[in-house]
Amino acid sequence: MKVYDAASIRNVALVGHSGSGKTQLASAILADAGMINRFGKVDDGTTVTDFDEEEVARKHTLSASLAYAEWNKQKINLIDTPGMGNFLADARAALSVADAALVVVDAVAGVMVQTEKVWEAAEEAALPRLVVLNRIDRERASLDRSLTSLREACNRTVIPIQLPIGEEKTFRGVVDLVARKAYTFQTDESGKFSEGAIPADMTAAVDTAREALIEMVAENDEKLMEKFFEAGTLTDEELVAGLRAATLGAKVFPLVCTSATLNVGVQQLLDAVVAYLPSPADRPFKGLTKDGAESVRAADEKAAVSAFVWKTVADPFAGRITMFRVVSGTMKADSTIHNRSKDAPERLGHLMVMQGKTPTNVQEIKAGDLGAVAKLKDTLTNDVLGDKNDATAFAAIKFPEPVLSYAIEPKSRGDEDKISTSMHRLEEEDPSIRYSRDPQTKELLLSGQGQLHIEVTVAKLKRRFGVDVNLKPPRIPYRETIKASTEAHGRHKKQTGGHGQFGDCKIRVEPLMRGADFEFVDDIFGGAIPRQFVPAVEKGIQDARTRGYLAGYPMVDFRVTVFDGSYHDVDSNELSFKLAGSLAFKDAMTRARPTILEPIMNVEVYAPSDFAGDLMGDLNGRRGRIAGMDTRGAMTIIKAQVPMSEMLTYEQHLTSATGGRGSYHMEYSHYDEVPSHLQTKIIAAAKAERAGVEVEEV
Ligand SMILES: Nc1nc2c(ncn2[C@@H]2O[C@H](COP(=O)(O)OP(=O)(O)O)[C@@H](O)[C@H]2O)c(=O)[nH]1
Ligand SMILES: [Mg+2]
Repeated sequence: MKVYDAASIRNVALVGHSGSGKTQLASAILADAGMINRFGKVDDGTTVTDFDEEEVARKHTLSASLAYAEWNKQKINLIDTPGMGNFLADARAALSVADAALVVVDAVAGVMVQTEKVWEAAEEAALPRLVVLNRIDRERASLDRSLTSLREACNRTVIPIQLPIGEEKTFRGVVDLVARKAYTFQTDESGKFSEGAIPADMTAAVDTAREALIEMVAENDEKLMEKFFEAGTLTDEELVAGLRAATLGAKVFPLVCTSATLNVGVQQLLDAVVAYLPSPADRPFKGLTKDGAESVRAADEKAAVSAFVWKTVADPFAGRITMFRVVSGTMKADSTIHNRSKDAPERLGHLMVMQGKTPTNVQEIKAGDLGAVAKLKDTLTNDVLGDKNDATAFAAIKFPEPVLSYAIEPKSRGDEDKISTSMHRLEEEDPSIRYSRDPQTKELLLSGQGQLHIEVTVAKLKRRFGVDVNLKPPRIPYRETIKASTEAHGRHKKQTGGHGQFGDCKIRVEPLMRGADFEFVDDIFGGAIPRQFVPAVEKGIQDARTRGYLAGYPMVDFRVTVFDGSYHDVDSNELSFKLAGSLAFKDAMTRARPTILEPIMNVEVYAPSDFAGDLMGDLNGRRGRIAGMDTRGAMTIIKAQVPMSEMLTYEQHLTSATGGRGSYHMEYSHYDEVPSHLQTKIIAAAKAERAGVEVEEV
């Protein structure tokens, strides 16, 4: 295995909506570059990057994975990423170590909801992007329509650098607008093509498109603009250099055309990656100084070694596999490195580069390259490895908070311990899940980004760790709060021979703003309650509020002030004041107008405009509030706020209502009051649960 230096590497993340063909494209790239003998297909479960059994079974990428191809003496590191909303955290993680994104777009559907999400993520990092318009061989594919939606939704500077030869069934190749050459492919998936003159019926279209490209490039560079005004055009050299500079600056986004299944245009895509996208030498990695200010770190192989961990895989056999980017210096196998985030040394054994699941051992990995290592002790995602005395840090990847919780229970009783160790390893692999125990019901909770995310996690638990669990219906994390201020009194008094018990307190409760959680104020003057017992009052109230009042959900967004009380020299103790606090809380609730809050989600739905009316009606029926509507070509985007409890069945509904052509994205927004008729049901359900009676979820 060759060792590559920074200038001959391209780190690209394949991102885009699910089904646009990212995984298939990675497979075609690997086949064309001669990295694999057999052209693997997503539909046969034989691609390099969808190797996980769950991915093969579902024919969907669920986790980011690495592959590499050598092309024109450059090493192209590919990070194939998931496109489904539940798994987008991994696409974001991949973008954090890539120098550019290949934004793959389905030429039939155009921009979809997750296309926009990954575009935004790339935008935040100011990443150069190459748009790959894929699936041009499909019926109803259209460069024009797709380009319109890309320009409306992403950026008006998305610009074709190729035109397709034929569309739909007749798609045979591409015309390169810069070189003005036609590449016509054989139809046997071999990737063999012939180079020739532009087909006669395309010359006018090619001229127009080339003109538009030249203008776009000139527009983004003052010198070229002057030149363009003087001469009326640019030379080929100026065009290439200007296009590269504008692409590196994330000002212009070139678009290429492919069919990943037919292996058409893929080699020209690779040429474009090499020609127009940055190597790590062109694009210093963003870091942070000790004070959190931005700094950059050049990919200098001679500098002190530093590496950023962007992913961790929990392998039941190999143990923990750590994936990193060497940012500076040269990492050596069989050496010791410092985990600066944990301040602990780590022993590096074999260093590996990954071709899907297949590792190849290497002696060293230089700045700018991506690698992996097994069996590190303490290192997790977002950690920084390097020199002990180095202060540079890297911005942590932000993982989304879980939005949905399911209770799980082991199928066999003895598995409880095993669940917990295995779940912790899966949490290391996927920081967007959470495993916990419900303090009230003592149930084991698995929280994640959506139903599919939870199901996949449970499937992993079974396959990798042999733990079988039952999933119970999802639980909505309701909260309780109060709507009125009041004063209340709690007194605990007990006289049973010997020592008695005595605690007594007066409290005021007041509602606070949504999101304020809980405040406790000690307003005792003159020792009405001795200092040492005030924390006990607070503890009693804290315990009572986490148990809730109406339906057992934690009570939030209010303040409790303890302002008076009394005590007994002999009989007062902590327990008595704790009980007094809890009694005062209960007394307060009888007048404080307690109520139930529910999580509200921000929902964005993408669907062909014909369905817009029906989908809005349906969202209204789910108590949704429509916040806005937008169109992107033939697609409509509906933005709405909808209670989480109404969205549990949305995925199935959307698929059946739109024949699979709609998609949506959902994120937690805020808590809001539940309408009173539904509160009654929630309270009844909670009562029934406490009584041990099964009822339907409300
Ligand atoms: N006709 C056609 N189908 C494609 C093309 N690229 C991918 N597909 C199919 O589209 C589906 C999704 O492809 P996949 O690579 O898994 O998409 P991903 O979710 O973006 O990784 C699979 O059934 C592929 O065979 C293409 O260029 N043309
Ligand atoms: Mg995929």
